[in-house]
Amino acid sequence: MKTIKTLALTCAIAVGLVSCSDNDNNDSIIQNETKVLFTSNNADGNVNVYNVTNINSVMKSTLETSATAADGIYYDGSEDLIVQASRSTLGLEGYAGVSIMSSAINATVTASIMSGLNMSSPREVAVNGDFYVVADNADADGIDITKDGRLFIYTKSGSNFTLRNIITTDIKLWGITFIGNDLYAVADTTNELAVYSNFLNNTSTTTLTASKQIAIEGIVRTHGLTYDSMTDTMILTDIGDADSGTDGGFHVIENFNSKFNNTANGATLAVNQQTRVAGSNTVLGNPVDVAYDGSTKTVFIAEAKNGKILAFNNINTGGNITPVYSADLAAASAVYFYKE
Ligand SMILES: [Ca+2]
Ligand SMILES: [Ca+2]
Ligand SMILES: [Ca+2]
Repeated sequence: MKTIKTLALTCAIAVGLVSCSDNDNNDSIIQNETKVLFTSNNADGNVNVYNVTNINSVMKSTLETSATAADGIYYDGSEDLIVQASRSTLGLEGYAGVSIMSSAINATVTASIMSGLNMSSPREVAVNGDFYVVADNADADGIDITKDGRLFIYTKSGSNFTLRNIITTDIKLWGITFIGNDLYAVADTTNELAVYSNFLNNTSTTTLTASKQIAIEGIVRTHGLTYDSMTDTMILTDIGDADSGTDGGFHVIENFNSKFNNTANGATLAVNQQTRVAGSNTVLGNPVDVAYDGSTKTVFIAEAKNGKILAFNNINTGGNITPVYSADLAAASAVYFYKE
Protein backbone atom coordinates (compact mmCIF):
# COMPACT_ATOMS: atom_id res chain seq x y z
CA MET A 1 0.00 0.00 0.00
CA LYS A 2 2.76 2.39 0.96
CA THR A 3 4.60 1.77 -2.32
CA ILE A 4 1.46 2.51 -4.34
CA LYS A 5 0.83 5.72 -2.42
CA THR A 6 4.44 6.85 -2.93
CA LEU A 7 4.25 6.12 -6.65
CA ALA A 8 0.97 7.99 -6.94
CA LEU A 9 2.44 10.96 -5.10
CA THR A 10 5.56 10.93 -7.29
CA CYS A 11 3.33 10.86 -10.36
CA ALA A 12 1.21 13.69 -9.03
CA ILE A 13 4.32 15.81 -8.58
CA ALA A 14 5.63 14.83 -12.00
CA VAL A 15 2.37 15.64 -13.79
CA GLY A 16 2.81 18.77 -15.78
CA LEU A 17 6.52 18.13 -16.28
CA VAL A 18 6.42 14.90 -18.21
CA SER A 19 3.97 12.08 -18.59
CA CYS A 20 4.03 9.55 -15.79
CA SER A 21 3.19 5.98 -16.54
CA ASP A 22 1.83 3.56 -13.96
CA ASN A 23 2.71 0.76 -16.33
CA ASP A 24 5.68 0.12 -14.12
CA ASN A 25 8.43 -1.89 -15.82
CA ASN A 26 11.09 -0.11 -13.77
CA ASP A 27 12.18 2.14 -16.59
CA SER A 28 9.16 4.37 -16.93
CA ILE A 29 10.76 7.75 -17.28
CA ILE A 30 9.82 9.95 -14.40
CA GLN A 31 12.64 12.45 -14.62
CA ASN A 32 13.17 14.51 -17.74
CA GLU A 33 16.62 13.10 -18.47
CA THR A 34 18.29 12.36 -21.80
CA LYS A 35 20.83 9.53 -21.93
CA VAL A 36 23.12 9.07 -24.89
CA LEU A 37 25.85 6.60 -25.83
CA PHE A 38 28.56 7.91 -28.16
CA THR A 39 30.44 5.24 -30.13
CA SER A 40 33.38 4.99 -32.50
CA ASN A 41 34.53 2.24 -34.79
CA ASN A 42 37.39 1.10 -37.00
CA ALA A 43 35.22 0.13 -39.97
CA ASP A 44 34.24 3.57 -41.29
CA GLY A 45 35.33 6.09 -38.64
CA ASN A 46 31.84 7.57 -38.26
CA VAL A 47 30.37 8.53 -34.89
CA ASN A 48 27.18 6.61 -34.12
CA VAL A 49 25.12 8.02 -31.28
CA TYR A 50 22.49 5.92 -29.53
CA ASN A 51 19.77 7.64 -27.53
CA VAL A 52 19.42 5.12 -24.70
CA THR A 53 17.04 7.12 -22.50
CA ASN A 54 14.71 4.16 -22.83
CA ILE A 55 16.80 1.02 -23.39
CA ASN A 56 13.72 -0.69 -24.88
CA SER A 57 13.36 2.00 -27.54
CA VAL A 58 16.84 3.08 -28.66
CA MET A 59 17.24 5.68 -31.43
CA LYS A 60 20.45 5.81 -33.46
CA SER A 61 22.06 8.78 -35.21
CA THR A 62 25.02 8.58 -37.57
CA LEU A 63 27.51 11.40 -37.92
CA GLU A 64 29.65 10.94 -41.00
CA THR A 65 33.23 12.02 -40.46
CA SER A 66 36.24 12.20 -42.78
CA ALA A 67 38.05 9.73 -40.51
CA THR A 68 38.00 6.17 -41.84
CA ALA A 69 38.86 4.54 -38.51
CA ALA A 70 38.57 5.86 -34.97
CA ASP A 71 38.95 4.80 -31.36
CA GLY A 72 38.50 6.61 -27.99
CA ILE A 73 35.45 8.87 -27.87
CA TYR A 74 34.25 11.59 -25.47
CA TYR A 75 31.46 14.17 -25.22
CA ASP A 76 31.77 17.56 -23.50
CA GLY A 77 28.19 18.63 -22.82
CA SER A 78 29.09 22.16 -21.69
CA GLU A 79 30.57 22.87 -25.13
CA ASP A 80 28.43 20.46 -27.16
CA LEU A 81 31.66 18.92 -28.42
CA ILE A 82 32.18 15.32 -29.57
CA VAL A 83 35.85 14.24 -29.62
CA GLN A 84 37.32 11.06 -31.04
CA ALA A 85 40.82 9.78 -31.71
CA SER A 86 41.19 9.34 -35.45
CA ARG A 87 43.19 6.27 -36.41
CA SER A 88 43.34 7.42 -40.03
CA THR A 89 44.88 10.87 -39.36
CA LEU A 90 46.46 9.85 -36.00
CA GLY A 91 45.17 12.94 -34.20
CA LEU A 92 42.28 14.07 -32.01
CA GLU A 93 39.24 15.48 -33.82
CA GLY A 94 36.46 17.52 -32.21
CA TYR A 95 33.04 18.08 -33.80
CA ALA A 96 31.25 21.05 -32.25
CA GLY A 97 27.63 22.14 -32.27
CA VAL A 98 26.01 18.92 -33.47
CA SER A 99 23.14 19.31 -30.93
CA ILE A 100 22.82 15.56 -30.75
CA MET A 101 21.22 15.68 -27.31
CA SER A 102 18.10 17.44 -28.57
CA SER A 103 17.21 15.19 -31.51
CA ALA A 104 18.23 12.11 -33.46
CA ILE A 105 19.89 13.20 -36.69
CA ASN A 106 21.99 11.88 -39.52
CA ALA A 107 24.52 14.42 -40.74
CA THR A 108 27.99 14.95 -42.10
CA VAL A 109 30.26 16.62 -39.56
CA THR A 110 33.55 18.46 -40.01
CA ALA A 111 36.24 18.61 -37.34
CA SER A 112 36.42 22.10 -35.86
CA ILE A 113 39.04 21.34 -33.21
CA MET A 114 42.10 19.24 -34.05
CA SER A 115 45.40 18.20 -32.55
CA GLY A 116 48.67 17.79 -34.36
CA LEU A 117 48.98 14.41 -36.02
CA ASN A 118 51.44 13.21 -33.40
CA MET A 119 50.39 9.70 -32.56
CA SER A 120 51.12 6.22 -33.95
CA SER A 121 48.22 4.09 -32.73
CA PRO A 122 45.70 6.07 -30.65
CA ARG A 123 43.23 4.06 -28.54
CA GLU A 124 41.24 5.23 -25.51
CA VAL A 125 40.76 8.88 -24.52
CA ALA A 126 40.42 10.06 -20.89
CA VAL A 127 39.48 13.64 -20.03
CA ASN A 128 40.12 15.76 -16.94
CA GLY A 129 38.97 19.37 -17.37
CA ASP A 130 40.67 20.69 -20.51
CA PHE A 131 43.27 17.90 -20.46
CA TYR A 132 42.71 15.15 -23.02
CA VAL A 133 44.90 12.06 -22.53
CA VAL A 134 45.19 9.51 -25.33
CA ALA A 135 46.64 6.02 -24.86
CA ASP A 136 48.84 5.02 -27.80
CA ASN A 137 49.48 1.28 -27.95
CA ALA A 138 52.28 1.32 -30.54
CA ASP A 139 55.60 -0.13 -29.42
CA ALA A 140 57.40 2.86 -27.88
CA ASP A 141 61.05 1.79 -27.98
CA GLY A 142 61.21 -0.31 -31.15
CA ILE A 143 61.91 -3.47 -29.15
CA ASP A 144 59.02 -5.86 -29.49
CA ILE A 145 59.55 -7.88 -26.32
CA THR A 146 59.72 -4.90 -23.95
CA LYS A 147 56.24 -3.88 -22.85
CA ASP A 148 55.57 -0.16 -23.22
CA GLY A 149 53.23 2.48 -24.58
CA ARG A 150 52.77 6.23 -24.62
CA LEU A 151 50.23 8.61 -23.09
CA PHE A 152 49.78 11.80 -25.11
CA ILE A 153 48.59 14.72 -23.00
CA TYR A 154 46.77 17.45 -24.91
CA THR A 155 45.33 20.72 -23.65
CA LYS A 156 42.16 22.00 -25.28
CA SER A 157 42.20 25.73 -25.96
CA GLY A 158 40.25 27.55 -28.66
CA SER A 159 40.22 25.48 -31.83
CA ASN A 160 43.28 23.43 -30.89
CA PHE A 161 44.33 20.44 -28.89
CA THR A 162 47.90 21.41 -28.04
CA LEU A 163 50.34 18.62 -27.17
CA ARG A 164 51.72 19.35 -23.69
CA ASN A 165 53.90 16.28 -23.09
CA ILE A 166 54.21 12.55 -23.64
CA ILE A 167 54.57 9.92 -20.91
CA THR A 168 56.14 6.58 -21.82
CA THR A 169 54.89 3.70 -19.67
CA ASP A 170 56.39 0.31 -18.86
CA ILE A 171 53.09 -1.42 -19.52
CA LYS A 172 51.28 -1.93 -22.80
CA LEU A 173 48.32 0.45 -23.03
CA TRP A 174 44.69 0.38 -24.16
CA GLY A 175 41.90 1.52 -21.81
CA ILE A 176 42.43 4.51 -19.50
CA THR A 177 40.14 6.45 -17.17
CA PHE A 178 40.50 9.12 -14.51
CA ILE A 179 39.35 8.84 -10.91
CA GLY A 180 39.91 12.36 -9.67
CA ASN A 181 43.51 13.18 -10.59
CA ASP A 182 44.64 9.55 -10.73
CA LEU A 183 44.82 7.87 -14.12
CA TYR A 184 43.90 4.17 -14.18
CA ALA A 185 45.18 2.09 -17.09
CA VAL A 186 44.80 -1.54 -18.06
CA ALA A 187 48.10 -3.33 -18.63
CA ASP A 188 47.27 -4.78 -22.03
CA THR A 189 48.05 -8.46 -22.70
CA THR A 190 47.65 -9.10 -18.94
CA ASN A 191 44.90 -9.14 -16.29
CA GLU A 192 46.47 -6.20 -14.48
CA LEU A 193 45.26 -2.72 -13.58
CA ALA A 194 47.71 0.14 -12.98
CA VAL A 195 47.26 3.58 -11.48
CA TYR A 196 49.35 6.73 -12.00
CA SER A 197 48.66 9.00 -9.01
CA ASN A 198 48.27 12.74 -9.69
CA PHE A 199 49.02 11.90 -13.30
CA LEU A 200 48.72 15.40 -14.76
CA ASN A 201 51.41 16.69 -12.37
CA ASN A 202 53.91 15.00 -14.70
CA THR A 203 54.39 17.98 -17.01
CA SER A 204 57.53 16.93 -18.89
CA THR A 205 58.09 14.28 -21.53
CA THR A 206 59.48 11.37 -19.58
CA THR A 207 59.05 7.75 -18.59
CA LEU A 208 56.84 6.81 -15.65
CA THR A 209 56.32 3.68 -13.58
CA ALA A 210 52.85 2.97 -12.24
CA SER A 211 52.24 4.10 -8.65
CA LYS A 212 50.54 0.75 -8.04
CA GLN A 213 49.61 -2.27 -10.14
CA ILE A 214 47.36 -5.18 -9.17
CA ALA A 215 46.03 -8.32 -10.86
CA ILE A 216 42.28 -8.83 -11.36
CA GLU A 217 41.55 -12.50 -10.67
CA GLY A 218 39.32 -14.18 -13.24
CA ILE A 219 40.31 -11.96 -16.15
CA VAL A 220 42.53 -13.34 -18.93
CA ARG A 221 43.32 -10.15 -20.88
CA THR A 222 41.72 -6.89 -19.88
CA HIS A 223 41.21 -4.10 -22.38
CA GLY A 224 38.53 -1.55 -21.55
CA LEU A 225 37.60 0.04 -18.24
CA THR A 226 35.21 2.64 -16.89
CA TYR A 227 34.53 4.13 -13.46
CA ASP A 228 31.29 5.61 -12.08
CA SER A 229 31.95 7.89 -9.12
CA MET A 230 28.28 8.10 -8.07
CA THR A 231 28.21 4.36 -7.28
CA ASP A 232 31.99 3.81 -6.76
CA THR A 233 31.89 1.11 -9.44
CA MET A 234 34.76 0.03 -11.69
CA ILE A 235 34.11 -2.20 -14.69
CA LEU A 236 36.88 -3.98 -16.59
CA THR A 237 36.46 -5.98 -19.78
CA ASP A 238 38.10 -9.32 -20.58
CA ILE A 239 38.81 -10.09 -24.24
CA GLY A 240 40.31 -13.50 -23.44
CA ASP A 241 42.09 -14.82 -26.53
CA ALA A 242 41.98 -12.12 -29.20
CA ASP A 243 41.31 -14.76 -31.87
CA SER A 244 38.22 -16.13 -30.11
CA GLY A 245 34.83 -14.49 -30.53
CA THR A 246 33.15 -16.45 -27.73
CA ASP A 247 35.40 -16.04 -24.68
CA GLY A 248 34.84 -12.39 -23.73
CA GLY A 249 33.40 -11.01 -20.52
CA PHE A 250 33.36 -8.13 -18.10
CA HIS A 251 33.81 -7.71 -14.35
CA VAL A 252 31.82 -5.31 -12.18
CA ILE A 253 33.67 -4.19 -9.03
CA GLU A 254 31.46 -2.33 -6.55
CA ASN A 255 33.00 -0.39 -3.63
CA PHE A 256 36.00 -0.15 -5.89
CA ASN A 257 38.06 2.38 -3.95
CA SER A 258 38.26 0.36 -0.75
CA LYS A 259 38.86 -2.89 -2.65
CA PHE A 260 41.66 -1.34 -4.70
CA ASN A 261 43.21 0.35 -1.65
CA ASN A 262 43.05 -2.89 0.34
CA THR A 263 44.93 -4.78 -2.37
CA ALA A 264 48.69 -4.35 -1.99
CA ASN A 265 50.89 -3.32 -4.89
CA GLY A 266 51.60 -6.49 -6.90
CA ALA A 267 48.81 -8.46 -5.21
CA THR A 268 45.57 -9.88 -6.66
CA LEU A 269 41.99 -8.68 -6.20
CA ALA A 270 40.04 -11.89 -5.60
CA VAL A 271 37.33 -12.90 -8.07
CA ASN A 272 34.85 -13.30 -5.20
CA GLN A 273 35.06 -9.51 -4.72
CA GLN A 274 33.75 -9.05 -8.27
CA THR A 275 30.80 -9.95 -10.50
CA ARG A 276 31.71 -11.63 -13.80
CA VAL A 277 29.46 -11.65 -16.86
CA ALA A 278 30.46 -14.08 -19.62
CA GLY A 279 29.09 -16.98 -21.63
CA SER A 280 27.38 -17.97 -24.86
CA ASN A 281 24.32 -15.71 -24.37
CA THR A 282 26.40 -12.58 -23.85
CA VAL A 283 27.77 -12.27 -27.44
CA LEU A 284 31.02 -11.16 -25.79
CA GLY A 285 34.13 -12.04 -27.79
CA ASN A 286 36.51 -9.09 -27.69
CA PRO A 287 34.79 -6.39 -25.60
CA VAL A 288 37.31 -3.58 -26.11
CA ASP A 289 35.58 -0.75 -24.27
CA VAL A 290 32.89 -0.24 -21.67
CA ALA A 291 30.66 2.54 -20.31
CA TYR A 292 28.25 2.51 -17.36
CA ASP A 293 24.99 4.14 -16.32
CA GLY A 294 25.21 3.80 -12.54
CA SER A 295 21.64 5.05 -11.98
CA THR A 296 20.16 2.02 -13.78
CA LYS A 297 23.23 -0.26 -13.41
CA THR A 298 23.40 -0.64 -17.19
CA VAL A 299 26.70 -1.69 -18.79
CA PHE A 300 27.42 -0.66 -22.39
CA ILE A 301 30.03 -2.56 -24.41
CA ALA A 302 31.91 -1.94 -27.66
CA GLU A 303 32.29 -5.52 -28.92
CA ALA A 304 34.96 -5.45 -31.63
CA LYS A 305 35.21 -9.11 -32.65
CA ASN A 306 31.48 -9.65 -33.19
CA GLY A 307 30.80 -6.09 -34.38
CA LYS A 308 28.20 -5.04 -31.79
CA ILE A 309 27.12 -2.38 -29.39
CA LEU A 310 25.69 -4.26 -26.40
CA ALA A 311 23.89 -3.25 -23.22
CA PHE A 312 23.37 -5.35 -20.09
CA ASN A 313 21.22 -4.69 -17.03
CA ASN A 314 19.80 -6.77 -14.17
CA ILE A 315 23.33 -8.04 -13.71
CA ASN A 316 22.83 -9.16 -10.09
CA THR A 317 25.21 -12.09 -9.58
CA GLY A 318 26.41 -12.05 -13.21
CA GLY A 319 26.90 -15.14 -15.34
CA ASN A 320 25.61 -15.94 -18.81
CA ILE A 321 23.29 -12.96 -19.33
CA THR A 322 21.55 -12.06 -22.59
CA PRO A 323 22.08 -8.42 -23.58
CA VAL A 324 19.05 -6.16 -23.08
CA TYR A 325 20.16 -4.31 -26.22
CA SER A 326 22.26 -5.45 -29.19
CA ALA A 327 22.96 -3.59 -32.42
CA ASP A 328 25.40 -4.31 -35.23
CA LEU A 329 28.38 -1.96 -35.40
CA ALA A 330 31.30 -3.39 -37.36
CA ALA A 331 34.67 -3.06 -35.61
CA ALA A 332 33.13 -1.18 -32.68
CA SER A 333 36.03 0.40 -30.81
CA ALA A 334 34.87 2.75 -28.05
CA VAL A 335 31.83 3.86 -26.07
CA TYR A 336 31.12 6.92 -23.90
CA PHE A 337 27.95 7.38 -21.81
CA TYR A 338 26.54 10.85 -21.19
CA LYS A 339 23.33 12.09 -19.57
CA GLU A 340 21.82 15.51 -18.98
CA1 LIG B 1 58.82 -2.20 -26.61
CA1 LIG C 1 38.27 -13.06 -27.35
CA1 LIG D 1 35.40 4.72 -23.43
